[in-house]
Amino acid sequence: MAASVGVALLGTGFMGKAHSNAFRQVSRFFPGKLEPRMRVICGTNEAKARAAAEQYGWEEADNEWRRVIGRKDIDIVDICTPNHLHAEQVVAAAAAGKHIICEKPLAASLAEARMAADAVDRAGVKHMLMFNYRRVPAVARARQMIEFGRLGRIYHYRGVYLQDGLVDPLRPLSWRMQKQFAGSGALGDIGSHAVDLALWLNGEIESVSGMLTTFIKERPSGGATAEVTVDDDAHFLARFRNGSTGVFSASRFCTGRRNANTFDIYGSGGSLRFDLERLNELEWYDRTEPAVDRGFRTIPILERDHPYVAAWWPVGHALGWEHTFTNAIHDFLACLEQDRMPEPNFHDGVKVQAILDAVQASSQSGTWQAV
Ligand code: SOE
Repeated sequence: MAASVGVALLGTGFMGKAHSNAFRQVSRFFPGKLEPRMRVICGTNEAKARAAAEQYGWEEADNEWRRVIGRKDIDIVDICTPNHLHAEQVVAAAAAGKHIICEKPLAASLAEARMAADAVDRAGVKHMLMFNYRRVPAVARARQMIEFGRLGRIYHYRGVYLQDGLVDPLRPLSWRMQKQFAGSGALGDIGSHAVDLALWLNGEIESVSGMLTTFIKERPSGGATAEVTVDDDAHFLARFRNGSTGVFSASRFCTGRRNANTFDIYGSGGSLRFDLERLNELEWYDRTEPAVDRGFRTIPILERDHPYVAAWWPVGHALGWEHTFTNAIHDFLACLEQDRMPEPNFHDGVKVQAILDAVQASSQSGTWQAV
């Protein structure tokens, strides 16, 4: 019989919902030696926390995160709060000896991210950062193809994450548009995903040249207007350690692009393209084929041998966005079971944060910035 591990989730918003769903599903599809017990969900608004507990299937609700972290029946703390709270909550959870999952980005600044990484190192607990797009089967397959050397030498990497959620200038201000809570705008919220995938698929970035823009500088807020203090739109060039070049874009102002997270990787042996809006597919150009047969083709990532697929439905039955979180929670539990450190962990989070900081500094100074 599986041993139960007590879980507390901090945050009742969109990510709280996504992570809750993953904890509910994980043992149904990936039976393992550890089974999460969804003990308590925590949010500052008591009524919302109670409603979330009821709707998402948590045993209890609380509105005081320090009390939750201190509970003896909690083994894992999952942090889905606004970015500025992450570091403080990580430090407290690590001091209490809990294993920790944290939504991306790790923190609102590089200093805070380092503080979080130091705290988990000191405590010797396991930690994972929720960069869920590594757990899209097609993305995990892309990584295998790169590891097998199918792309040869990589020349060029293009990571682009576009949304259109802020195009309406009357959309009210939220924490995601305020530097003190979010750290940055499109750059940290969705650009961080593009950066994490790039580091995973193509290795370290050495230097960047960035351009950040805020199109709508004031937004409605509580009957008045208030200043937007983060970027709406972020672009940067990058040099990778392996000699390849990178082009990155993250924007919340690309009308019609609802949630378009894509990458293109061009190598001497072949090229890959992924698009989250068609997440069960990979486009692949194989340069080792005779020239007369070459051309991009679409590989459906729906076979038993593709990463994660066998755990779900029979071959050919498509997966969706929510499965990425369940795949990630499964990987985390497997690491606890096998006493391994999960990936991406908070050290990966510090690397991403260093790049976000360098892009911001470069945009301000107008010069290239070493990472
Ligand atoms: C922003 O709209 C957002 O919800 C991000 O915060 C998530 O990380 C991304 O996966 C989807 O878009």
